[in-house]
Amino acid sequence: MRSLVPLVLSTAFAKAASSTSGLPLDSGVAPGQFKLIGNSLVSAQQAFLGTAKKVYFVDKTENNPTQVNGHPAWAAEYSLDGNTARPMDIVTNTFCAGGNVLGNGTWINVGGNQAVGPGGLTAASQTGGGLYDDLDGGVSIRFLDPCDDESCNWVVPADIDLTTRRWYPSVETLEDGSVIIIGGDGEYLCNLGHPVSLTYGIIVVKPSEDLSTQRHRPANLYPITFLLPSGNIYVQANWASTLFDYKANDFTGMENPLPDVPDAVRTYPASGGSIMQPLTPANNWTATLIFCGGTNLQPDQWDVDNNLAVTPTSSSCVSITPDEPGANYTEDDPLPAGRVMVNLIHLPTGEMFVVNGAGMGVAGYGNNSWAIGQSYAQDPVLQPLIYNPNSPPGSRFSSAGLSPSTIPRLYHSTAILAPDGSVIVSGSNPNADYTVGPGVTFPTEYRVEKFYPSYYNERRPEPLGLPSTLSYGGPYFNVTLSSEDLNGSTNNLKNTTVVVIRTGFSTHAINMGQRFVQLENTYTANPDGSGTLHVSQLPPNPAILAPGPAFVFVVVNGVPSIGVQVMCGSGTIGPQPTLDAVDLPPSTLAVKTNDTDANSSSHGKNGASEQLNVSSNFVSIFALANILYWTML
Ligand SMILES: *[C@@H]1O[C@H](CO)[C@@H](O)[C@H](O)[C@H]1NC(C)=O
Ligand SMILES: *[C@@H]1O[C@H](CO)[C@@H](O)[C@H](O)[C@H]1NC(C)=O
Ligand SMILES: *[C@@H]1O[C@H](CO)[C@@H](O)[C@H](O)[C@H]1NC(C)=O
Ligand SMILES: *[C@@H]1O[C@H](CO)[C@@H](O)[C@H](O)[C@H]1NC(C)=O
Ligand SMILES: *[C@@H]1O[C@H](CO)[C@@H](O)[C@H](O)[C@H]1NC(C)=O
Ligand SMILES: *[C@@H]1O[C@H](CO)[C@@H](O)[C@H](O)[C@H]1NC(C)=O
Ligand SMILES: *[C@@H]1O[C@H](CO)[C@@H](O)[C@H](O)[C@H]1NC(C)=O
Ligand SMILES: *[C@@H]1O[C@H](CO)[C@@H](O)[C@H](O)[C@H]1NC(C)=O
Ligand SMILES: *[C@@H]1O[C@H](CO)[C@@H](O)[C@H](O)[C@H]1NC(C)=O
Ligand SMILES: *[C@@H]1O[C@H](CO)[C@@H](O)[C@H](O)[C@H]1NC(C)=O
Ligand SMILES: [Cu+2]
Repeated sequence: MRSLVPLVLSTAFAKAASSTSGLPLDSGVAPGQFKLIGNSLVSAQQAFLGTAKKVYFVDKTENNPTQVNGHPAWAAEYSLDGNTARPMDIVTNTFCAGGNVLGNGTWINVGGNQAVGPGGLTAASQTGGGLYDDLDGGVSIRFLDPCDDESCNWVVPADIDLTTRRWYPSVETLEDGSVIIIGGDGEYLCNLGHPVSLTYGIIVVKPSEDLSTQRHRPANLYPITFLLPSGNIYVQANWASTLFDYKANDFTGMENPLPDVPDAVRTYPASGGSIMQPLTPANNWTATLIFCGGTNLQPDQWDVDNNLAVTPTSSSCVSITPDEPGANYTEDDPLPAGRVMVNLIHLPTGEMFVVNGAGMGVAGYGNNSWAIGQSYAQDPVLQPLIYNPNSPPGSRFSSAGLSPSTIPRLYHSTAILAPDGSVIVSGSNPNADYTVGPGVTFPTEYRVEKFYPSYYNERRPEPLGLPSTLSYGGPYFNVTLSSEDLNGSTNNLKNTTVVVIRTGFSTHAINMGQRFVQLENTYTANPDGSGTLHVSQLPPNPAILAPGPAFVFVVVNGVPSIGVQVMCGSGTIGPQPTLDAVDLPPSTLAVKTNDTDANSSSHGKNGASEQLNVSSNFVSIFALANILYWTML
């Protein structure tokens, strides 16, 4: 288990991590509401949070008025501190590309479509110089090292290509910080869907057989994928789902598939929402996936000769815990109404935010007589929801206190959690090219909004002592919360969590790599009313949270601190060192007085209660021993 690999933090990342300071909260905010914050310059078909201050938007090739290097811009960097945007040159056509973050903090964006000109029609030149001067993106790999000083740019090496064209691929980061690219290709719907593994840096391509049945056809673009704590990858396409042992390049599902996904197709273009529920000490970091919405078209109904814009949508939500033997889907609370193209976003509280999408139709666009303009969907759903997994069944979704947006977010919309605990909502462009103006029902949308959850204006905890790196196992760390942070009562230590969130690469109703991992913690109340949290590192299994950057929040009574960027793992791509998890000091709320100890209570790990001694010197010796051991490694 132990490894001798030293911890190395990439310089690019260190720069980003050290730039976070203060409490960058928006003023004049009404909790439960959206607010327009700025202009994305390009349509935010793809979006991710690169540093605490910068969001990156990626569009497809189209005629955006903002120019870069003599052609329309298709990418931009958005500053959360100033709400300004900087156009970026992404060179090749990123139309329906996939992306995720590598274990060393570099973001990767892969695949796309051919070079196009006006109206999204194929350009005469696939190698640049056409009207939009873009290049074919089908085999493109693009890299970005996010930065806070506006010095970074997309790098699109001409000599590193995918070995097969990838249009609508899904990208999953693996235990060693490399990524696997799954699916993609095809036309509006895909009958190929071959999974291919690309271990970045080595480029190993392993074409594989497809799923065992035809249940994965035809809606199998952007397959829904999750690296599971077992190390298998859950893959869903159309109704089919299976476990993929990528290390053996083996679809165990060929002999033993998971059951079909009930009620509806969730993959593109049905585009239901998908998310892995929080991995917590209480559930032993066991993954439960939830899928909400979509549409239940039968294979022969996916036909643009039919009016797809009147397709009814599904309100069904189903859950599965795929690593459990005999896993099957169970019904969860349904959405209040059917919905497609819906984003499910982790909030630091462990709730999820439900936003964007349409009540009728499917993802996609085209010049069909029945399309709304070009949109294959209509009836935008403007009402956001909060899902609380801890509420009793029947009451998990709520719109109480949440105001609707005013902006339809249909095809090519995105949503990502921001470090201040708000959610950045952007995009919508069900059009082949930049399309705005009177009479355009669903235009190319540049307006960026934030949604402010109910906690936004509460006094935020300001934890001291959060690390800039997290290891897999190893020594715990202490985090201090002042009496004010604890709202005047150390009792609130009992309702304090430390969570690590990877906000993911948002596109097509999927946030690739999005994950919520609660760290184990205990606490000590201090005489001055402050509290000390004793916090474990990540569990010693990189499949629980793949290496790479993420954000840490300390949540007191449902109020999160400002997220701080940390590097999970070694900061390099390769096998990750793991150490045994270290026992935490026992929890205590007792404060030592002059000669006697006051009442003590405890709240042990995983919610178990045990009676523990108040003052235990052996604990610090134990911790010190572990630190020494770590140093000596
Ligand atoms: C669709 O219509 C738009 C607007 O009229 C036009 O620019 C575009 O070329 C058309 N696309 C196709 C594939 O016909
Ligand atoms: C991360 O690894 C990728 C692939 O090897 C490389 O292109 C990139 O430059 C690396 N980033 C950093 C910050 O070292
Ligand atoms: C938690 O999961 C780990 C890894 O699967 C397993 O070894 C351990 O026994 C589990 N613990 C409990 C309490 O179920
Ligand atoms: C999975 O659950 C569904 C719905 O309850 C049921 O119809 C199906 O038989 C189950 N499949 C397996 C393999 O247990
Ligand atoms: C803080 O304490 C006050 C007074 O007890 C209470 O009204 C308020 O709800 C608390 N706030 C939070 C976020 O717990
Ligand atoms: C913890 O805080 C949340 C948010 O305020 C609240 O809903 C919950 O009831 C609290 N739990 C306990 C055990 O106090
Ligand atoms: C400790 O004793 C001193 C002297 O009697 C007293 O002033 C102080 O308030 C006591 N502190 C506590 C925490 O009881
Ligand atoms: C211990 O707790 C009990 C119950 O809350 C209380 O009645 C008692 O006064 C406490 N004793 C001390 C020494 O604080
Ligand atoms: C508390 O300390 C006493 C005396 O050292 C010891 O007998 C007892 O086992 C301890 N309790 C726990 C829970 O460690
Ligand atoms: C954490 O704080 C406790 C006191 O609450 C102390 O005994 C321990 O040495 C500290 N550990 C570290 C790793 O700082
Ligand atoms: Cu698309």
